[in-house]
Order: sequence, then structure tokens, then C-alpha cells
Amino acid sequence: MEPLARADWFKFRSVDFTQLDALEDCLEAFAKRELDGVVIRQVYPEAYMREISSRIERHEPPFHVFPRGADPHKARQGKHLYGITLVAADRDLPEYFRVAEGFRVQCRDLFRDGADYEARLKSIFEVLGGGRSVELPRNPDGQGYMPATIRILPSGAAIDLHCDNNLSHHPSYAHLKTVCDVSDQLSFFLTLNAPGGGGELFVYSRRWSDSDDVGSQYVVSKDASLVEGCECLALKPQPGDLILFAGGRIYHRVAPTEGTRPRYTIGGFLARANEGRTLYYWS
Ligand SMILES: O=C(O)CCC(=O)C(=O)O
Repeated sequence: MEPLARADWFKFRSVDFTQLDALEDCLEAFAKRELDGVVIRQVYPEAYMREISSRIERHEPPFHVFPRGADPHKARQGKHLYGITLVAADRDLPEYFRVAEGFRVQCRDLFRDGADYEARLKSIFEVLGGGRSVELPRNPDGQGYMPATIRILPSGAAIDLHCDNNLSHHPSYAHLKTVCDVSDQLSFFLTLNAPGGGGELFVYSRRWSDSDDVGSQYVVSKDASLVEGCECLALKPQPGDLILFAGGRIYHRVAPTEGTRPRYTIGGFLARANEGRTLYYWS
């Protein structure tokens, strides 16, 4: 993690994975608005992230690619995902749950000779949640949601300004909303490969408000003018670092990547159960 300027509007903590206990129960502080972000450094060794990145580069295992085009090779030259997000699946939820099942198997294969990704993330969230159980949500037929997506940003690609509370307006969130409180969801991602330049996560002092979402509509990205004049901070986690932040209520974007090394991250969202103490993660 590069040095971070402290700002009173972005309350932030950064620890090594070996000191994870220092973050015990910190989700409570997120809920009370006493904390906005944490970085856990070296959740995986950098050398292992290089190995994982070269597998991703080779498309091995052959994850489902989104967007789906006539020519998958061409789709993999632009900004794309391995897996599919709930909003990208749109109304084709049977497809989403099919892809999710395959993704879980392929993700285990991707991390086959290191700590399993899903197991490691679950164990971290258990500590951050002060011993709460951590589960993948399931639809009424028992099918699991996507545990994460892999985001691939080649040179020049970016993720435009957005705030994740807006996702809950999407019709595909209807069932998930009955399971967990998506109105203040957290966002997390593990950096697998950092680009030569750019690719920073920019967080803004502007907080989400209901009235930002005209007609309670889901939109892929927000107009940059929304954060004009707001303060911002750039975070650039290194390969192996996990960031968790209040992406539901904090406007953020990923700056365009520069150079020949693409940006690879794997991540999703985290929220508390509507009833009981469980935490749920999905993408
Ligand atoms: O960098 C990423 O993988 C995604 C960051 C982001 O926009 C989010 O987590 O909402």
C-alpha cells in the first residue's frame, strides 16, 4: 500500500494480515460510521499473486467471460469480468446462478496450491465481524450467489464513478434484499495484479443520498459532476492486499490504468443479515 494522506472524512485503518486481530469486530465501527475503510496487507504473498495473475492471463481455468460476445477472444482484449455480477445478469437469473456454480469450482482451481480464496475471505470476515458467521446467500431453490467476480482492466480501462447503494434499485436485487441489508453494503477487493500506472481507487467525501438516485433507478455510473469540488483520496493497494470500504455510501471510481500491465482484482460486497447475526457476501 502506498502512503496514504489521512483525511477526517475518510476514517481508515491499515494492518498486516498477521495483525488481523487488531481489526476484530471492526464491522461494528463501519455500521456506526466510525470507520470507512480498512486495508489488510499481504493476505496472500506477492509471488503467489503473480502466479494467480499468469493463470488469469492464460484464462486458465476457463472462467465465464462477461461481456459475452460472439468472439470471446476479442471480449478478453477489453475491460471484462470473469464471472458475472448480479446487475450484469439483468433479468437472466438462471444464467447468473449457473455461472455462479461454475465460478466457485473454477475459483477453487485457480487457488489450488495456496489458501483457498473463499475460505480465506470468509475467515477474515469472521474476525472483522466479531465472530459472526459468514455465508454465501442462496436463492429459494438453494442455489448460491456469485462469491466474487474477477475484474480485468487492460490499459486505459477504468471503473466510472458510482456508489453501491444504488445497486439495490436493480430488479435482480429483489430476493437478496429479503436476506440482507443491502442499504449499507460494504465493498471489498483483493488486488491480484497492479498496473504500471493509474488504476487507483478514488474515494470522495461526497456520501450517497436517496435523492441522488432519480426515480430510484439503477444506473451503471454517475455523472462526474456529482463529485466536482469534493475532496478525494487515492488508494493503490499492492498485489496481495485486501481492501474493504463503505462503497455503499461513499462515491468512488477506479482511475484509468496505464502501461502494459493490466489491473486484476477479485471481489464483491458484504452485508448484514436482515435477521440474526450472519454476514453475507456476493457479487
Ligand atoms: O477495483 C475493483 O475491483 C472494484 C472497485 C469498486 O468499484 C467496488 O468495489 O465497488
